[in-house]
Amino acid sequence: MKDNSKSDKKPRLPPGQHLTDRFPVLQKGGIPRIDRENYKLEISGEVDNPVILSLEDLNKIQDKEIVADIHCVTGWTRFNSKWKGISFKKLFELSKPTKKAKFMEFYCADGGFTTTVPIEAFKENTILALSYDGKPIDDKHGGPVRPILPDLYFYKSAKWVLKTIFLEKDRLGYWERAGYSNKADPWKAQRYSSDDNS
Ligand SMILES: Nc1nc2c(c(=O)[nH]1)N[C@H]1C(S)=C(S)[C@@H](COP(=O)(O)O)O[C@H]1N2
Ligand SMILES: [Mo]
Repeated sequence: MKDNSKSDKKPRLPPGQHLTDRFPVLQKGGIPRIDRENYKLEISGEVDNPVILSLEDLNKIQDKEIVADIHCVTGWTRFNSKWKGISFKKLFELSKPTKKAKFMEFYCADGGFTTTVPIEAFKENTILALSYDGKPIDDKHGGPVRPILPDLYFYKSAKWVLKTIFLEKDRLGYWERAGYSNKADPWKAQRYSSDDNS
């Protein structure tokens, strides 16, 4: 028998998670409907080149597709979700974060929802997504624009993003203020703020 615990290979399901084929819809309140015609994304804060981009502007600079496993802190995991959009590398090149920029806060359309991640979280497998499974992201899954950060619990992948703000200092987001982990690493099962020292 193979002993998985001694294998170097990472299991695909993080601790305490179960697999689902469904794509649950989850948010703090109602589902906002964003007018795609007039949508603008603002990239601001600690940047040399603050920008405001329409959906048309964003669509033109798409450069990356990812196939991601997503993990909700409530326990469900969905494998192989396909997203397309803009690499954070490209967004950084465009907006030019200053040396002071250490965090990015996502500000969303559902009544003051925010979440913040350290800029080291923007690895190769992260994008600002515009489409899911070959189609523009629909209202319930956070369209028109949401980041996808597969290495963190899914509450860090904010839906209905209106602004991305580079910050010098961390600022707790909506679920984080409610007691969820600010680190949110599924592989360490960092679900609650009390898990953040692990
Ligand atoms: N704006 C916003 N984004 C959010 C949330 C929210 O309440 N508001 N909930 C988070 C949580 S807890 C999860 S699990 C995912 C759910 O995304 P889905 O509905 O596309 O599955 O969105 C995350 N992003
Ligand atoms: Mo979640």
